[in-house]
Parts: sequence; C-alpha cells; structure tokens
Amino acid sequence: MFKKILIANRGEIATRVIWACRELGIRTVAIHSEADRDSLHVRFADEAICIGPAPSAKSYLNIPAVISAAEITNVDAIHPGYGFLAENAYFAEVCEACNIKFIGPAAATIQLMGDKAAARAAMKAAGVPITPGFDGVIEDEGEAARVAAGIGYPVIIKASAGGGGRGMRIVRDRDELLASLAAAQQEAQIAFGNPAVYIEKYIETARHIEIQILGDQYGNVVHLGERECSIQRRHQKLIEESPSPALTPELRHQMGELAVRACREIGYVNAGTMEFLLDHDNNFYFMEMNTRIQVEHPVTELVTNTDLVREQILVAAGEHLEFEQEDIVFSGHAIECRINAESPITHVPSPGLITAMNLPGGPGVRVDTAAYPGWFVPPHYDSLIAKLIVHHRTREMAIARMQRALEAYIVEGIETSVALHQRILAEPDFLAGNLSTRFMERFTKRTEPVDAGPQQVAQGAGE
Ligand code: MV4
Repeated sequence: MFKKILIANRGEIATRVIWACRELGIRTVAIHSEADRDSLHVRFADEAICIGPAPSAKSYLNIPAVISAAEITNVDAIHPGYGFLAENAYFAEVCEACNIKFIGPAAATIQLMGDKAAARAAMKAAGVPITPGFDGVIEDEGEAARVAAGIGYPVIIKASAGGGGRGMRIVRDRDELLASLAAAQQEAQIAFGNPAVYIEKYIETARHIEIQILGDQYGNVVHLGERECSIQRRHQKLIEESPSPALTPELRHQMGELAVRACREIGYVNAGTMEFLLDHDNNFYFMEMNTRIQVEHPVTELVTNTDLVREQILVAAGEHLEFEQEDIVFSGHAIECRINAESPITHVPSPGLITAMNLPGGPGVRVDTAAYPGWFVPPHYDSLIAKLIVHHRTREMAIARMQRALEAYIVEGIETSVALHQRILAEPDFLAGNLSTRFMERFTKRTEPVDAGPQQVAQGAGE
C-alpha cells in the first residue's frame, strides 16, 4: 500500500481525497497556489507545498511544478481529483516515468477516451450502442454534407478533442451546415489546438444518464448503477441523483452489464464513467467516457454504501476490488446540489469573504466542502464551493430532506446558488421526475425572461 500520496488539486475534492487517505493510514501532501494558502486542504494535509501563483496555468496545471513537489516530498502516488490534470494523458505518462503511481487509468486509456471520435469507435467495436453517425472525423465540406444528409437532420457537430459540451454545434438543416462546421472547427482549434470534428444524430430532449464503473488490475470490473445528470446549465451540472427516475431495474441491468463488458474488453482500470443519452423510447446511446472521479460521485457512494476514492487508491496500489457485482446493493435515493459561489439569478461568479456560514446536518445529509467562515473564495478558479448530498428511502423523501437542508445552508458575505436549487426543487417537472437536458433551458425561459447576457468564466478545476 502507498505510504504517501500527493493530491494534485484544490477545494472540496482535495479534502475529499485527504479523508480517504486518513482512513487508509496514508500520509498526504497538499499542493497549493499563492491564492490558496488559507485553504482547508492545506491545513488538513500532513505536508503542504506552494507550487506557484494564482492562475492555474502557473500552479495546478504546471506539470513540472507538480512533479517537483512530488519528488521533494517523496510520495508514492498522485491523486489528480477532477479537472486540472485529471484527464491529461501526458501527465499520467510523466508520473509513471518518474516512478510515481498516477491514481487513475493507464495513460493510453486516457488518451483513447480523450479522442471522442476514437472512443466512439472503440465502444461501437465493444458492442455498445452509439448515436447514429459517422465513425471518424470529417475531412471536408462535401463529406460533412453527405454524412449529415445520411444521418438526417438535426445533427450535432462535436469536437473530437473536446468533451463536456464544449465546441458543440446543433445543426437543424442543410443551410446551417457549412457555417456551423467552420465555426465548430475554429472553436475546436482555439479551445483544444485541434480542429477535428465528427457528426452525430442530435437526440432531442433526452436524459443524460451515466454509469459508474470500477475496475482493478486483474480484469475485475463492476458497475455501481447510474446517475441522472439532466439538470445542467451551459454544460455545468447543477443537480444529480441516483437512481434515475427513468430507469427500470431491467434497463439498469442492461446498461450496467454493457458498460462492464465494454470496460473489461478495453482493460479499464480504476474509476470511470460512461455517459449515455436516454431517449423517450428508452433507447440509450454512448456519448463519452470520463476517466476520472467525478464531482457527483457521492450520490453513487450513498446509494451503494461505498467509498469510491478509497477504491481508486486500493486498485491503483494493486489491490483487488473489495467487492464483486453481486455484493453491490442499491439502497434508497440520493440527490446532490452543487453549491456555487455565484448569483442564483444571473449566475455571475461571486468570489469574496465568507463572513458567516451554517452547514446543514442531521440524518442523511452530507456536505463535501472546503469552505469555512472567514475563508476568502478566490476569484481565480471554478465557482463550486460545496456539494450538498442527501440520502433517504424514496425520491420524495430525499427531495423533502434536500429542501430542509437547503433552508439550513446559510452563507453570508458572498452569493451562492442555494436559492436557485430551492426554486428548481419546487418545480412540478422536477418533483414528477420529468427531466431532460432541456430542463434548465425551459426553467430559465419561464423564470428569467431577460437574458443575463454574456458572462465571464473563471478558469479552474471545473469539469
Ligand atoms: C448530445 C446531445 C444530443 N444528441 N449528442 C453534452 C455534453 C456532452 N457529453 C455531449 N452532450 C450532448 N450530446 C447528441 N448526439 C445532447 C447533449 C447534451 C446537451 C446538449 C445541449 C444542451 C444541454 C445538454 C445537456 C446534456 C447533454
């Protein structure tokens, strides 16, 4: 087992990894930027090293600085958390070259899944249903027109090096195609340094359902059910839950088994998530695979009574998974609200000093956070400051529990998204479990008829 782990991250996920390490008796090293000297992960780690100035490009994304910190402190392994370097295949390679275990899948797996067109082809070969489309990148305008006509409009153009919704273009008819293609390629070039795009059928008003996977180094792969993540705004998830109100036990079994089989086939090791779209007729289509621990992992932990970060560390250290598929028991319903330091109306970031704070507690309530009263929320990073997760026997009871927990979640000095969550949780469609990727679009149109306009986006660990 590892003796010492460096956590290459900040905020709530850094503290989350420290908790798992402490329970395993593993010493921890925090790294931090100059803006994060007073962060909680720095206080709770056994050692802490400042690795650079506030901008993440000069600190949390600075591979030589992170590796230097790992060498100086003589760690056995690095946990990357999510965001930052978590899905950087080159970083995983550098770790291995330095004889430091990267707590995640093999660099080659990260590389494969980072190329969304290649990931699609690999999953198709493994027997996973994918959206109707073209297996490869688009070479020219003529090919784009032929492919789109063959699939049938609407189609969606996606960046092959992208993911998470960045650089996507929905195209409703032939007249829009060439302009959208050029724009998507240009956006992909700027955002990812790679203009390659591919084209799929656009599935309207689908649900975003993802399957949690765990694999060890001995070919054992299990799934831990699904998370419904349909409530998103600008491709940032706001609320996640498990189980999905839409899945039957049969469909869960079918999707889970397919995901397990595919991951076994590609030799997937560590925690991973396969994202699917689920349409009205219960057809599901693979979209992409995330090769990291995800922000919303706690909802799975609560319904399966597991510790996914602990499992990540154990399998990276060469241990066998602690359970088999038959051992995983699904119990009750869990919901997560992402608490952001931002206006609940305009969504504009709201960094600054937290002057007072009360965290909810009581039965079935979990708060993953690195925020505390007196902490200054730095403006340089993602605005996620906490995750409020509840667990109860039924969805209805979990919603009531979330509502009372949100009432007790008091933060003064900065604005937070608590009030936004309260409004979403009061929506008849939410209460009925009528969710789709267009839920927030409709919610915003109805409740905020005036467009807030373009917004600044802070750099950070955001997924
Ligand atoms: C799609 C889709 C519909 N059809 N692909 C968004 C994140 C990334 N993983 C892929 N995403 C989507 N891909 C096809 N073929 C719908 C989404 C999607 C979405 C699209 C527009 C607005 C909000 C969305 C929220 C979730 C998923």
